[in-house]
Amino acid sequence: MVLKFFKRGKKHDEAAAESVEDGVLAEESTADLEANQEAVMSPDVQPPSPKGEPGDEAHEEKKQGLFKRLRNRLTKTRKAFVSRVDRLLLGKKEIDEDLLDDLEEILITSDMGVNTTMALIDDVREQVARKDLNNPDELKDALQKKILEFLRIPTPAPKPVVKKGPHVIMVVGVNGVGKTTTIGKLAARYVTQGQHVLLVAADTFRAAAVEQLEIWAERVGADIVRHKGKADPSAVAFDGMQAAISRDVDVVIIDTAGRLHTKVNLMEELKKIRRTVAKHLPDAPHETLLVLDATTGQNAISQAQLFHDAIKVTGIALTKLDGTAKGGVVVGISHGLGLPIQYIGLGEKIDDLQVFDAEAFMKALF
Ligand SMILES: Nc1nc2c(ncn2[C@@H]2O[C@H](COP(=O)(O)OP(=O)(O)OP(=O)(O)O)[C@@H](O)[C@H]2O)c(=O)[nH]1
Ligand SMILES: [Mg+2]
Repeated sequence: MVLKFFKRGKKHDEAAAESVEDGVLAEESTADLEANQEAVMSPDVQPPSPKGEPGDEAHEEKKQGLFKRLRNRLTKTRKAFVSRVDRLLLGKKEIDEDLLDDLEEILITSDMGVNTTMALIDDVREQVARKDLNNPDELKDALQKKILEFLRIPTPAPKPVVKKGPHVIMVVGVNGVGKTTTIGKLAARYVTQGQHVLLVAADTFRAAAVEQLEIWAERVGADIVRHKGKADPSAVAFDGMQAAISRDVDVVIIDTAGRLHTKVNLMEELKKIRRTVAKHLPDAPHETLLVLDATTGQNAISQAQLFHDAIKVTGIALTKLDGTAKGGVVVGISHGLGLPIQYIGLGEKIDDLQVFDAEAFMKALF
């Protein structure tokens, strides 16, 4: 697939060129991913439900605060995307092909991915042809609506859960994306909700990794299972599961390595950890959370593909949205891979992890 503005030979930056490559890659394996959807989207056990009292005043205030922070941290992405759309539409009288070409360029360079951009532009073009959309003033709303549609991935209907053991979350992702930090923040969330949390230090590749997790465990008030020295990650996972069951833990979160000598080694190790966990609890891990770094833009989408093909990811935590203009990748991930974004990271602090809410995200962005 070659985009029109590339065909016209219009200048583009490196990020845009990358987008094209990755977009094509993403397209080739979408069918596979769709075939996997059902299995991925139907975990047998639901995560422990957060204790909140919607409706009361404190709850509303907290929601407002979270929204303000979200809006604030998305400033760079907003500038890279919405402000450019605003400038494009300013003073325009009609939606013509030139305008659509310029819009296409903005979408591509905001890391939405090629497939998603094409789908958005095609949708606008159809609406214009049907005369449902005539006025450039209405274009932004139409765009917003369609993007929101892409972001709404159906979540499985909750099934009644008989608690048979801890809820196990395995956290994966390449090195440096923010796995350990996300685990710390996630653990803090669960502890605040009154859950007994156990962290498992199964990243034994990097010496400092265990200490980093230990610091988080202490800070948030979670238990930790770790081995001394260079241990086998599956052996740590084994002990972690045993401890979790005997101590009647509610939530187990397993930290894993992001880098090994080869990619194949890494995937094999992750599969081995999974098997070890499942020996203790047949339907665990209940969640396989893939952490992606938003600042890597389209690369994040290729990583998601790789991990999902190897170990069946159930959800995504997208970190570092605070420091990047590449927040458009949120749309590319949801639309391109059909994987739900569960959490977004908006900073390095303990409360800088938010449950992803497509409506709030779009509102904060626009
Ligand atoms: N700005 C920002 N920084 C973040 C966020 N999440 C993580 N970081 C930072 O990213 C860096 C890497 O985070 P880690 O949690 O160590 O990443 P990791 O994936 O565990 O890395 P490895 O253990 O080496 O595989 C740290 O400096 C974190 O503070 C975020 O949402 N926003
Ligand atoms: Mg780590």
